[in-house]
Amino acid sequence: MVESLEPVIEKHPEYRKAKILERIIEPERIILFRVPWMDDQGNVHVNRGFRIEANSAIGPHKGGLRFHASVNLGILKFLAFEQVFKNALTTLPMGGGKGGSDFDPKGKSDNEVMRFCQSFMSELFRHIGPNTDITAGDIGVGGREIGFLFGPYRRLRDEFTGVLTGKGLNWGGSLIRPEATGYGAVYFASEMLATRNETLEGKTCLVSGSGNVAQYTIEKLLDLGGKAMTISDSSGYIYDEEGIDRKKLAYIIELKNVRRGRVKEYADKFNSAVYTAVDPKLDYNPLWNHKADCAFPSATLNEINTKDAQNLLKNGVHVVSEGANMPTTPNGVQVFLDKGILFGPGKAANAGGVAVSGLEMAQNSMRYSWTREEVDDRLRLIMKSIHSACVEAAERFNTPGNYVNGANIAGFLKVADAMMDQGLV
Ligand code: NDP
Ligand code: 2IT
Repeated sequence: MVESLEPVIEKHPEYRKAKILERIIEPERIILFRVPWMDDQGNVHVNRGFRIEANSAIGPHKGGLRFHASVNLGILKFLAFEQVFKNALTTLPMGGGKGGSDFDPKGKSDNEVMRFCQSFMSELFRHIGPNTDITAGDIGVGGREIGFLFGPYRRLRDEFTGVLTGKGLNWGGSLIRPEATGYGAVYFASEMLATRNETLEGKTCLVSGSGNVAQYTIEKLLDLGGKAMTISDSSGYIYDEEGIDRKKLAYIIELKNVRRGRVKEYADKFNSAVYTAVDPKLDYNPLWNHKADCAFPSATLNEINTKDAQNLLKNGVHVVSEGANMPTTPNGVQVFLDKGILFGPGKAANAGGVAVSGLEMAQNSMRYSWTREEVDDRLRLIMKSIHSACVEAAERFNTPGNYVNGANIAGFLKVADAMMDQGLV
């Protein structure tokens, strides 16, 4: 990130004098707390809760909560930092933040998840608010968890406000929020392809993950004539040579969101599919080693390493749109940039999720709700404008076609200028 900002700092000595970079990498506030809870057998557990309030120069802190065993302060600080620039790109007035816990909801009962969320919010509620810090979902935090978090917030604060986004439709949620990240990543890929007079029609696509982002990436690919061939979870992946159609997608959504099962079951249900379990001895991910045109990494951090990036190129992939946050390692990104393929980094390509969170906040403030079409149209326009902001910034700083530099620079300039305007705080 800092490397791509060097030419910007060269051009703006006032940023250096005001130590904008040094200030921007330091979060405004870090909240760290104990989360004790009781399982169904009466055993007591203690997890750690976090909220990183990274920057609020352009709006209240905004960003998701992640519940996963791998969560630690370092990962969340880095995700909160990324969120600042992603949110700036959306065109909406949102600062950046991220939080979560090392609690793992996998295999827990609904009651256990509820008790954990109640305990988590019984501390977090005093630090957040609709004009201070607005939380949302991420890995391990979906509609169920948002409900279990909103309930105690409403009770403890005795107020009904849009302090969480991704809420249920009949209690303040926005249409298209569940779909937004996946749809946005596909819209971003379409915009990149349009620069080469291509579309997604007939393109074969590798998708990783099987959660919120993966599901709606597959749905939008179907709408636009693309063909998704893969899904995965942390145990293994599915390759379906016939592609995932709407019936199979409905099966995946029921499997993951209702039964909370594993992708392995997909291969038992559909003959055209092959399941491959994760092999920890491999130094590459076999999901990325199939012939395809496009890749939509939609699971997690560092899921495409240098070898995976090389395999993708070897197999014909020339479009990568990151639905996940930082799924490609820095060396993997360099492989794509050296080859000059269409590479959409997460902070631009997956910004549709937080953008529609911003639209949910706007609807909550107005005590009003927009139709599906209205929200989807705004999402499409926002993704288009993020794409052109990246293209324009990359060209202005002499790296045309480099969406990594474009996204970093465009996001940074907006926040840096706001910080300059507001003096030393
Ligand atoms: P979900 O929890 O709904 O799904 C996560 C998926 O990724 C699951 O299939 C999960 O499998 C898999 N996964 C998680 N960790 C690992 C791992 N270590 N190795 C392999 N697979 C793993 O999360 P989302 O779909 O919401 O999030 C996916 C990605 O998108 C994340 O990087 C998130 O930060 C990013 N993102 C999400 C947004 C949103 O609006 N939800 C917005 C922008 C980005 P398993 O069930 O086995 O854990
Ligand atoms: O990484 C992300 O942008 C998210 N998890 C969504 C954040 C949000 O506030 O909707």
